[in-house]
Amino acid sequence: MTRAPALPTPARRILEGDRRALAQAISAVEAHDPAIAPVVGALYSHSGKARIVGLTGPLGVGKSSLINALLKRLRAQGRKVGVIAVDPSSPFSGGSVLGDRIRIDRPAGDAGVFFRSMASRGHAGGIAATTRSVARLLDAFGMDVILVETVGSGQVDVEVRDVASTSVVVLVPHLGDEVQTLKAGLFEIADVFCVNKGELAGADAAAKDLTELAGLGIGRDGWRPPVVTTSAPSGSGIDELWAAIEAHETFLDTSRLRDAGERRRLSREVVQLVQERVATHLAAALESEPDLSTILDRVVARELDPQAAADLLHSGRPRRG
Ligand SMILES: Nc1nc2c(ncn2[C@@H]2O[C@H](COP(=O)(O)OP(=O)(O)OP(=O)(O)O)[C@@H](O)[C@H]2O)c(=O)[nH]1
Ligand SMILES: [Mg+2]
Repeated sequence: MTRAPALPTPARRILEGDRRALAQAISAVEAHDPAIAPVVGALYSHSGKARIVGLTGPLGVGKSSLINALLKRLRAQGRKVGVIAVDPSSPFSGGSVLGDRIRIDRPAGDAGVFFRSMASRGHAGGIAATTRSVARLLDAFGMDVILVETVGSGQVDVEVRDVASTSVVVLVPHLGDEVQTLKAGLFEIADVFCVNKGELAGADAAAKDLTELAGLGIGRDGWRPPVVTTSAPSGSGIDELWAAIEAHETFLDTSRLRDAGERRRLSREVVQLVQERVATHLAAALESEPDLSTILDRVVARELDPQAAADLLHSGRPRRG
C-alpha cells in the first residue's frame, strides 16, 4: 500500500493548531521565502472551508471598528475568527505609512482569534498579493470565518472580490461626492452595503439612497445587495450586518454561484501568478539574451514601436496588416 507523503513539519504543526507555526508561516509568505511554498502547497487541500468576508471602504469609515464588533459577536457564538488587515503602504519604500492602527480586542489566551496586519506594498488595488495565501493558512488552521479589511484610500477596493466570497462596502452618512464617483464601481463589488456611524444625522437618508441604488443594481446574478445601518462602538446593527453577510453566503449556496465564484477567483490567481513569472523572466531576458536585447535596442532607436516589439516577442513575427 502506498502512503500519502508526509506533511512538512510546519504544515503538520499548523494543522495541529500551533499558533507559533502559523505566525512563522505567515511571515515567510510575506517575505516571499521560497522555502514556505511546499508548506502552503501541502495545506492547500486542507483549505476551502472558511468563509472569507471582505470589508472595504474609504478611509476612517469604521472598517476596523466593525471588524472588532463582528469578532466579538462571532466569538460569542464560538466561531473561530481570523482577521487580516491590509495596510496602505508606500510603493516607494515598501514600508507602512500609517502603520498598524487596528486594535483588536482579543482576550488574552483566546485561541479562537488570530489577527494579522500586513502591508499592501504598493500592489495596485490594495490587496497584498500574499493576502490569499495568508487567508488560506488561516483557513487550514481551522478558522471558521476570516475577516479581511482592505485599504480605503478614498476608493473602494475592487480586488477584495478576488479574495472574499462576500464583500461588504462600508460607507458613512454624507459621503456625498465620494459616493457619486464610486457609484459605478460600487455594485461590482458590494454584496452588502453598510452605512456605519449610523447614529449621525443623515444616516437614514444615506441608507435610503443606497437602497434605491441597490434596487437599480438588481440583476447582477439575481442578488440585491442589502443595506444595513450600524454604529460600531455601541454594537448597534451588528447582528443585522452579520445576518446580511450570512444571507449572501446562503444565497451563494442555494444559487450554486459559490463554485462559479471560486473558480473565477482561482483562475485569476493562476493567471496573475503566471503573469508575474513571465514578466520577471522576460525583463531579465530582454537584457541578457542577445536576440531579445536587439529587439529592445530597436525600440530604443525608435525603429520599432513597443506594440510591434510585443508582437515580435509574443509570436516571433511582426503582426501583419
Ligand atoms: N461616531 C462614530 N464613530 C465611529 C463609528 N465607527 C467607528 N468610529 C470612529 O471612526 C474612527 C475610524 O474608525 P476605524 O474603525 O479606525 O475606521 P477604518 O475604516 O478602519 O479606518 P482606516 O483603516 O484608517 O481606513 C475611529 O475614531 C472610530 O472610533 C460609529 O459607528 N460612529
Ligand atoms: Mg482600519
